Amino acid sequence: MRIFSIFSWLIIGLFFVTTSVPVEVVQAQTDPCPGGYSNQFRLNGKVENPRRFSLTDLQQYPTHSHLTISYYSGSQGLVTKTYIGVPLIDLLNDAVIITDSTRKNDILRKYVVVRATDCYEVVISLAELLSNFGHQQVLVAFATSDGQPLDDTEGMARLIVPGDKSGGRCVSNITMIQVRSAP
Ligand SMILES: Nc1nc2c(c(=O)[nH]1)N[C@H]1C(S)=C(S)[C@@H](COP(=O)(O)O)O[C@H]1N2
Ligand SMILES: [Mo]
Repeated sequence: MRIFSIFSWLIIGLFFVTTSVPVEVVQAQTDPCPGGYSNQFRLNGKVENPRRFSLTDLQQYPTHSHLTISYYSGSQGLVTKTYIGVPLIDLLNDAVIITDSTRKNDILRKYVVVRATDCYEVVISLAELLSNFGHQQVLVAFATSDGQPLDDTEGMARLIVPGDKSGGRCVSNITMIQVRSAP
């Protein structure tokens, strides 16, 4: 009897301790958009071979292009700069975009979302890149004309879109290139 009552008090005590003390779930609040330098990016989405790219991966890529672009920057006015990079279409071809062969021209439904560390995002459609459509020479640049890495503000990799008049799609600090499809 006595053992039972001590046990009961223990249960009651335990009940109060567990219910009255708020359990603080300390969650590390990681900023999803910290901005700053990107030292790698992922290529993923609707592709057969998703992968990561570091500076060395881009430097060792079999195809490199040199490209001089002039774009209008809100903060700097007209900027003219020469970049070395890997054509975006080559990265996508090697990743192998998954298409539905039962749908006419399914590749024309595809687009890539290019995201930066600051969550800045732009879209490029596959049709802009394909040689039988827009044939734009879009690059994932990793060096300037002298072979030096990009500026700290541009990150390891920057998207270069020579056909555009404004620099809005020249995404600095690329962290992800994701292939998606219109439904
Ligand atoms: N990650 C990231 N890239 C970005 C932007 C941005 O806000 N974040 N701004 C874009 C815009 S609107 C322009 S005009 C150019 C500016 O390029 P600049 O830094 O060479 O002037 O970068 C583009 N790339
Ligand atoms: Mo801009």
